[in-house]
Amino acid sequence: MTRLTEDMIDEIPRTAGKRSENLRQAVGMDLKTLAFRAIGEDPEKYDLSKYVTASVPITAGLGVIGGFSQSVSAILESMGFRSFVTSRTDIDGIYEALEKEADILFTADDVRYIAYNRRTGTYFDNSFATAAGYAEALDGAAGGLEGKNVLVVGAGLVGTDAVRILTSKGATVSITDVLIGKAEKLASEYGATAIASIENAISSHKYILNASPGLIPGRLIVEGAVISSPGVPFSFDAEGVGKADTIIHDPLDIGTAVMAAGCVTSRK
Ligand code: 2YJ
Repeated sequence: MTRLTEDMIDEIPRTAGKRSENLRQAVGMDLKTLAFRAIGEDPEKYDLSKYVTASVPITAGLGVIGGFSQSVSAILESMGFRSFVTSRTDIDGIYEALEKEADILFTADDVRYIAYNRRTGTYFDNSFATAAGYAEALDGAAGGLEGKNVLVVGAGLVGTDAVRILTSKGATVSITDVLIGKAEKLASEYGATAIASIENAISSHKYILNASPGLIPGRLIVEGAVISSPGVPFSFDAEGVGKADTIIHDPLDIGTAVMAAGCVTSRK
């Protein structure tokens, strides 16, 4: 995942609840429901107010992203968790979270973003969570994926997990990547099809999971397309947004929510 910037997330603390409602309108599930369904669990079974989460800012590498921990915390609160941001950073912040009896810790450096449930020892990484969440969102927005042709753009970490999950949902999956060798290898593992031309792939698919940070020109988008797009920055221009029926996108919400659900239920 590309490093987030402050301007990508600055609205989240103010709008987390509204974002969950917008998601419900687009995919038929609010954030909590989507997150639990993404890992095959019933959201009704879990009272999230029983859990305290702590977001711990990390200064290592390129440092703290203004508003990152606050955004994570706001997303978790919109799901029903109790949450706080530690006042201290790094190991001292982790110590503070443990001292204050947080059940689940959320923390990220430049390479990894993880959640850790100290009670069960369960941990969850953002890449798998993002793939599972966006595959579930596509499923919801498409009214089911069984028998539908779905294109995955990008054969990296998120794309790889997405291919596996979409295949298990009964979709007929094609993969495209600037590195065609990567797409071919992934396709052969999951009985999917690799498409060498990204342009042909996109312009021949209504259902797309975009796991690539590149810009996708609007002229390639099929009228009425349903697109699930976790990558940052946002990949679509005004023409693409106008032609698509639905584009599911956020910089942090869905991935964080699935990590939290996974830590509560111990499901990977
Ligand atoms: O604590 C902070 O504010 C920062 N250290 C957060 C850094 C967030 N990290 C990223 O955005 C990286 N791209 C890693 C994300 C991994 C997602 N699979």
